[in-house]
Amino acid sequence: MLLAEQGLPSGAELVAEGRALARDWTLGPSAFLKHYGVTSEHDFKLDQMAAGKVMQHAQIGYRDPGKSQRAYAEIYEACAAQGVTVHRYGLCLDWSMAVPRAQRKGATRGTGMILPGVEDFVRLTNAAPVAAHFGDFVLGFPAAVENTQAALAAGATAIGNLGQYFTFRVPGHDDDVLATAQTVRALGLIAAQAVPVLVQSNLDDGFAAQFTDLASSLGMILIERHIVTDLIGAPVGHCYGHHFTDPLSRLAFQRAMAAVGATPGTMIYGNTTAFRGKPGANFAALANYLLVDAAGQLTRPTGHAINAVPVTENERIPEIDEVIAAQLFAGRMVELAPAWVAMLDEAPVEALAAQIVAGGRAFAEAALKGLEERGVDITCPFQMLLAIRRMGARRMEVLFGAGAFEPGAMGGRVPVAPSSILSEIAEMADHALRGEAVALVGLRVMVATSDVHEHGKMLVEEILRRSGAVVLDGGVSTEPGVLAEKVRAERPDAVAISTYNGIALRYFQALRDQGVDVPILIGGRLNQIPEGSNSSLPVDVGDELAAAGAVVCREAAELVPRLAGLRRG
Ligand code: B12
Repeated sequence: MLLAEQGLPSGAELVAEGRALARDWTLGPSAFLKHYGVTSEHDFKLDQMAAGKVMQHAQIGYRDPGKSQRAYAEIYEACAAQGVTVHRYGLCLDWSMAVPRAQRKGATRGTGMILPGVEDFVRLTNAAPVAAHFGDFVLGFPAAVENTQAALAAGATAIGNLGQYFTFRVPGHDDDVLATAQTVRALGLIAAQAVPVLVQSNLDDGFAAQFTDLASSLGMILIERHIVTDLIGAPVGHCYGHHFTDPLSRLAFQRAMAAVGATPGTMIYGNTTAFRGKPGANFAALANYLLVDAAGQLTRPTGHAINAVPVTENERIPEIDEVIAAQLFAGRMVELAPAWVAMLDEAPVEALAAQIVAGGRAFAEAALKGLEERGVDITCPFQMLLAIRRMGARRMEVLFGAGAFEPGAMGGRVPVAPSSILSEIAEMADHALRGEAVALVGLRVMVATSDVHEHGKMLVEEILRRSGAVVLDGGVSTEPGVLAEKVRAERPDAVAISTYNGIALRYFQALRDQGVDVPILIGGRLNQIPEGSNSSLPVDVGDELAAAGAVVCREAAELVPRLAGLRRG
């Protein structure tokens, strides 16, 4: 049973409670709305689409609020001085911001921005005439209502991130009923505003990172629209892009969104998973996807701003001057793109888009039918959200995917339009193994992640399998106590952790404190913002990890030799 508990709240009542909050919480003024003389970003986007203009999005959020505020002004001004307009900022709140103010002190911190009070939200968004989009760690968490109130007061007319509701977890706060109830209340508050406030959902933060079929991701757009727009009454704007590497499917997905009227969208996120090398190499990835995105907006506008990701982002959070450089790069790309458009062959793009649309519609229909058959009231936003979150991406795709059943396939079905992440992981495993012989036969390794990033885990598992080891699943976003329990139960020979949220050392120490005494290999982003520090960038903790006894792995290629060494030793 997906929703077995008695006395779950009613979605309609939660929406009404949220709507009632709109008596006290209405949209505040903002430098953006004033500058462009518009009442919402939604309407601004419609105007820009009609005028054939390409909008630009930058992502910011430093731990130090003063630095974030400086970034808000400086990026806009430096770009404007070069004739480039940044239209919107995605504001990266910290992990701990998902927890209500009153309990935030003890919450696990990540690497993002901490805004203690409503006045801090307001100060930030009025630093330049750029639309504020509070996307991360607002909707979907226990603090959904208070963060939405603060974002509205700060004049933000795009609030998210519904995608995170489905997949992101906050350490120590695993009450999904509470998180869902607060999210539905916040959605009610958004829907009750006098102007359209876009509910943002980043598909890649949600299930798109795990789906093997792009049609399933389009299906999620239709399902989320059913929940947010049809049942609650707010417009929804989707974002996609991190995992859309293949240019053909990237453009076809944009066309598919246009075809189902999923407009205006918020932004097309940068193809961040293609950033794997040094800055010089990452420029190629940047150019590769930005050209596609600019061409897409020029030829069939969907209102998505394009997002130039700085070329240092796979190493660390980019500095202000790096964000400016990326935006100037995007501005120039928009100028150059029209000359390429004439060379674009629409036929294969349209053909793939049509498959994605048909598959997406089939997925959404099957999901609604299947949920209803499982006792879910599909007219209740609370039940819909909670049931889908509990079901998870993999089960949704196996049960409702558009492709034919195929037991051997990763998603359980043959994808209608394969997503690129699977082939990328296979390539990385080839690269890491470089044809090495089977070396770990019989070794039992438990693999886990400390947070939502799970591609490192998928890669490690793939390498282990190819090397003859036995893979034990330690889970995704697994808290140290839970992992220690699993280790006690299954007694692996070693544990392999992939960690990205800037908590590497604390996580390792917590595992040791919980009594995990087998060798622990650790990889990913081995950094942390020093405790009590207000500095904005995390620092590397590799040496401290090694000194504390961790087996530090900077590259996946180290996995097999390190484990083989442990076995010999
Ligand atoms: C994909 C991605 C996501 C996806 C994850 C989807 C998923 N289900 O996995 C999404 C979009 C959901 C996401 C979300 C977030 N992300 Co993210 N994400 C990335 C990205 C683009 C790629 C990371 C990745 O998976 N790479 C694939 C792996 C296989 O490759 P790799 O990282 O190069 O790892 C190599 C080695 O380290 C090794 N390896 C990795 N793990 C292990 C483990 C072992 C044991 C071994 C031996 C080897 C090994 O294998 C690889 C090959 O050698 C990076 C930026 C980048 N380009 O790297 C940011 C990045 C990791 N994310 C980041 C952040 C901040 C976030 C968010 C907090 C953002 C936000 N505010 O919402 C959230 C996380 C929220 C949460 N609650 O956890 C930061 C981390 C900052 C830091 N620590 O300094 C990064 C670096 C981006 C940035 N510059 O800001 N993200």
